[in-house]
Amino acid sequence: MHFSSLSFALLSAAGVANALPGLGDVWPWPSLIPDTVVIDGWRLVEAKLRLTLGDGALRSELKHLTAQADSWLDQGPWTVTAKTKAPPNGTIHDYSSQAPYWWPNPNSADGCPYIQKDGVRNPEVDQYQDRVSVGKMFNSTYVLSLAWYYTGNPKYSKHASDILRTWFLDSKTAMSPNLNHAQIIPCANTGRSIGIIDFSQEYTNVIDAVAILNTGAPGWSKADGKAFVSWNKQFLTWLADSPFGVEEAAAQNNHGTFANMQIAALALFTGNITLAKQRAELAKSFINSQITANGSQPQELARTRSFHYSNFDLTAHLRYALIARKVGVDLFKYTGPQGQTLFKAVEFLIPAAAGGADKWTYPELGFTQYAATDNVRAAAQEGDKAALKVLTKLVAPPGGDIFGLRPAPEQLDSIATVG
Ligand SMILES: *[C@@H]1O[C@H](CO)[C@@H](O)[C@H](O)[C@H]1NC(C)=O
Ligand SMILES: *[C@@H]1O[C@H](CO)[C@@H](O)[C@H](O)[C@H]1NC(C)=O
Ligand SMILES: *[C@@H]1O[C@H](CO)[C@@H](O)[C@H](O)[C@H]1NC(C)=O
Ligand SMILES: CC(=O)N[C@H]1CO[C@H](CO)[C@@H](O)[C@@H]1O
Repeated sequence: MHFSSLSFALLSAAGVANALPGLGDVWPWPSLIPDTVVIDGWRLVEAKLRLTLGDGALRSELKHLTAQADSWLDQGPWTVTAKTKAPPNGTIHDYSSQAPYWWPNPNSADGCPYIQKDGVRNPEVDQYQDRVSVGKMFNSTYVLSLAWYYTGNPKYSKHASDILRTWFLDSKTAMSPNLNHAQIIPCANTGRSIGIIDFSQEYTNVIDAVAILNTGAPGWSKADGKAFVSWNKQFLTWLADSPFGVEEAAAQNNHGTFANMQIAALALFTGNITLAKQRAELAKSFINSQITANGSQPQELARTRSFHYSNFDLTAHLRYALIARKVGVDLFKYTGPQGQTLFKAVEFLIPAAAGGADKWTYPELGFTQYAATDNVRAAAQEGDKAALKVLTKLVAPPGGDIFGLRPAPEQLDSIATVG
């Protein structure tokens, strides 16, 4: 059972109320269970109840959450139309970003073809501000919606709604529902499929933010909710069927995990259950190919930031599992042909998550212990014994641990830039 007993009791009570004729209409909870696609909505209901009952650990998490939310109140909204120029072969409404490590060719008059200098950032990429803006949009809408959910203070939901309408819905400022112009390399292309990761890393947080606002948040109307679903139907069609979308979803590395996780989430959110189930099943092939029987992820261990990337890909897997469970596919209990499991992949990281850099013997240019914290907490939440044992040894990220208030793992250390 993945719900705690308290949550289960609530669930049973709500079930009983719904079964009694007439009572379902007045029973307050069912309509207030956020229809989140990554987080289990009942866990939000449970956390809110525990807060009301005075749970000390959650109260201190709430202080962190509201401090984070307060820091966003005087920032944003952001829009793709604020950038100074449209991408080549696109419009100002197209999300645009430029590959950071590519530079004009010093030996040619027009700078073509661009040349790669790994790790050296070309300031020219700042002509497209969308990559920076979208990161703020992702984080602020999530934190603000959660802060509204737990405090009921409308200042949070109104600002989240304003940010969402500006980015997605207002015709003057809205982003077009595609990523045709992400990670551009000038001269060579007008966008690349791998740029989809600009969204897939974090966009599913926005879906959960909207699911929370949909429970009746001041500032966010039913019409806004409908328009947002409509935008996401178009975006999903592009992700599932466009050449870039198909290419990214076929990637065998962490790009593929993130891309398919995102498709599963949007399919569930927009009601395309056939597609959600199909991608949920597909997740097993990524467990089979990316994780070994001892829990290592060889593709990520081979990198110069092996701890970061092992956690990065695992975050995608664990979020994928939370989504898949909602369409009846239990990846937490899945075992691959060589004995691979998600718990083993978490357990491979636990010594370093609890013990620090000395316990990590693979290449890592910038070891950040808290990179693993959410992944271990997610495994503990599902009952993994090794994870439960080290909970007190985990390191909180800057800004404080808020996992209990948004119980789905996130990539907590700074996100690597696509090359
Ligand atoms: C679900 O998505 C797939 C892929 O875009 C599409 O072919 C199919 O028509 C969609 N189904 C529904 C019911 O929208
Ligand atoms: C884990 O398994 C892989 C693949 O079999 C192997 O190459 C690696 O050495 C193992 N690592 C450990 C720490 O056992
Ligand atoms: C968003 O939050 C993540 C951690 O959850 C952090 O690494 C990242 O720097 C934040 N980005 C912005 C733009 O605030
Ligand atoms: C906005 C724009 O110029 N779109 C063009 C991009 O390139 C394709 C194919 O080369 C054209 O069909 C579009 O009209």
